[in-house]
Formats: sequence, structure tokens, C-alpha cells
Amino acid sequence: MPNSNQAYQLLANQLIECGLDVESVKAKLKQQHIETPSWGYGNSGTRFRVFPWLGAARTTKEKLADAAMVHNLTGIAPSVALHIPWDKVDDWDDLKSYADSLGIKIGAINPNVFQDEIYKFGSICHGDLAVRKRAVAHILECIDIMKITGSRDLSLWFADGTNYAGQDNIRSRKHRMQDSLAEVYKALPPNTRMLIEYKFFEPAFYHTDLADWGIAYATALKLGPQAQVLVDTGHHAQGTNIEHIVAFLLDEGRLGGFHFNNRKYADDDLIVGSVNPFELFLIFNELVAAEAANENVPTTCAKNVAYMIDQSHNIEPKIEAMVQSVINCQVALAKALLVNRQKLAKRQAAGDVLGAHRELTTAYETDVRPLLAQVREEMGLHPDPIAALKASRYEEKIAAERGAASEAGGGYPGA
Ligand code: PSV
Ligand code: MN
Repeated sequence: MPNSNQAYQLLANQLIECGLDVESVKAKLKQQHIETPSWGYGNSGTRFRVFPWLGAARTTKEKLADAAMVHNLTGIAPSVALHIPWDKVDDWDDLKSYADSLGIKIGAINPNVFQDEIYKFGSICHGDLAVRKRAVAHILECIDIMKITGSRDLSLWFADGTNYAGQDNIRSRKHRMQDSLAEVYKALPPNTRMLIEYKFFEPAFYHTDLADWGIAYATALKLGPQAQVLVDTGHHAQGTNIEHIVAFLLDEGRLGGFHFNNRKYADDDLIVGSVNPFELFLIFNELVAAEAANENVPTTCAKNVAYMIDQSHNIEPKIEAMVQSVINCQVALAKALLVNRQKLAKRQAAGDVLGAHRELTTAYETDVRPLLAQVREEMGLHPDPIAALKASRYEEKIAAERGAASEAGGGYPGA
């Protein structure tokens, strides 16, 4: 058995022989940034039961501490998304200083206009102007928070929709949504963005106002260039070709960000890449291809995309699950970087259907673990983040300090 260094040398030689620039692949892997969600560190569950987790974060500061641990282990998770009011604090300057002291940044701010009683029939699409005004006011408050935290992205998801045909007028709801979002758009500071997330069902079961990428895209186009689409990988009908959506939005310069997770049936919020790693690879393949093709075109460049995880862990260890998700994003990027784009283009031009397909599968089937171990060592990290987590005994330490919070520690039962 070769040791890890020998395994890396063997792989590196093989990649060089295939015409790949291994140093530039490693440099790109070192630049990868995955944002983790504060709500993935607190207790959460399904509508059937929230199983309290020993050591689950109870406060926003504890969530930041756990996110910092994930970053310390992986080296590529330097920011954490917040959800308001789950993560609301009295002193935002203090929270920002705390994040700085941990070596992480506060990332996207997610307003929550789906939990209050008043939002039973919707928020920005509600028939009552007073409810719409309340929702917009909350989002504007989130923009004020962004100004203190230095966040670039306002990440918007709405539970708005109806449960029965005829319950409300779909076109009127569309107009109310557009008008409400226009008010929010006006308040966006320069260099910030509004990310519009879609989801085809749940909690609404008949129609959802922002059901798919087409509706999100059309809405963003009307608002202006600071409005972009957010793709949550769990928010599509079964069989949807997500990488096609990604390629289209990237090419139109309107792909703002991702919420990565995986699902078997619906919006299951499982570890990224745990059900369909090939799909995850194909998504990263589109991102790498677009970045390679548009190196000098900032609007279409994949570099501006916010790569975020949106997961809630019901039965699995929270920090280990998050580390695993970050690693799985890293594996997908590494494999996508191994696609030989020149050879692929030649085979495509020659009409070599299966040869072109094999250019992708060859990269996908490559065992990139030695490459990632090498990258981590070059970054001054342990080559195996999960082993490092176990060795640190961090999970035991927080379990002893925090105990088991009985409440969902920030977040509704399912995310
Ligand atoms: C909704 O299912 C969602 O994906 C949105 O991004 C929410 O902000 C998040 O989950 C957490 O509830
Ligand atoms: Mn999401």
C-alpha cells in the first residue's frame, strides 16, 4: 500500500500525463469557499419530533463557534449564514467582533417571514397590505443588519403559496410580490445582492408563488442586476436537470448562489452529495466550465456565486455532518477540475458522443482523496478533517458544556 504522499505522487504524475496542470488545480482547491448555515448547528427535526442533540448550539455565538471549528478543520468554510430572527442579537457590533476573533465572517443574512401567525396566508404576496408592509419592514431591518455585519447577500426565501385551487388570485399575488420586492430592492446598498430562492412545494401544497427558477429569474430581471437567483439543490421536482439550470443562469449572469444539500424524496436536507454525488459533480462541472470560459467576464463568472450549505441535521452529529458536507463539495470541485476541457471540446466538436461523456466520467471516477490530503497539508491542516475532529474531542467538550437543549436551537423543525 502506498502511503498518502506516495499516493499523491502517483496521482499527480498520472494527471500530468493526461495534460492537467496539478499546481493550478491545487491553487483552485485552496481558494474554494463554502458557507455553512447557523441553523445547521442548533437542534432541529421534522414535524414529528425534534431529537435534542447533546452539545447542539443554543445561542448565535455557539453557532459561530461551531462554524469556526468546521473552518479550522477544513480550511474552506470561512463564513456563516444567519437567519433572522433565529439569530437575532442585541449587539451586532459585538457579534461581528466575536466572529472576527474566531477567524470567520458573517455571510448571507436570511430574513424569516414565514413563522409568525400573521403570515398564515403569506408574507409579500398576502392580500392585506398591512401584512406585506410588515414583511417588507422585516427585510429592510435585515438590510440594516447587513450594513453592520458587512454581508454581501440578502438571501430571500418565501413560504408564500396556496393550498387549494381558487384560494387566492395567482396573478394578484404575483403583482404584490413584485411590488414588495421592488421596495426591498431600492434599499439594497451598492455591492450587495438580493438572492431569490425558489422551491416548488412546501409548506404550500397547491401552488407556490416562487416555485421555480423561471419565476425567480423573471422576477430578478424586472428588479435589476443586483437581484439574482439562488438554487437550493433540494427544491426541484424529481428528475430535474439541475446542472442545466445552473449552466443557463450562469450564462445569463444571474446565478447568485447555492444552497447545497441532498435529498432522496423531497426537501430532505441530507448531507451534500450523500444521495447523488454524480449530480453534485455535474453541477460543479458547469461552474468550472463557465469560470474557465469567462475568466474575464465578471457578470457571468462563477467566482461571484455564493456557495452555501442549507442543511438541518435531525439524527446525525451536527458538526461531523457539516464537515462531511464541506468535504463532499471539495471532492466534487476537485473532480470537476480534473475534466480535460480541451479534450472534451474536441470530442464534442467531432460528434463523439460517448468519448465526450467518458471525458466527464473519467474525471468523476478519479480517486481525489490523495490530492485533497496533499492540499490540506499544504494549507497547514490535518489531511483528514473527520479524524482531526474526533481527535480534538470538541464534540465531547461542547456536550459537557452545553448539555441537551430541549428547544429547537434556532430554526423550525425542518429547513
Ligand atoms: C426553505 O426550505 C429553505 O431552503 C430556505 O432556504 C430557508 O431559509 C431554509 O430552508 C431554512 O429554513
Ligand atoms: Mn434553502
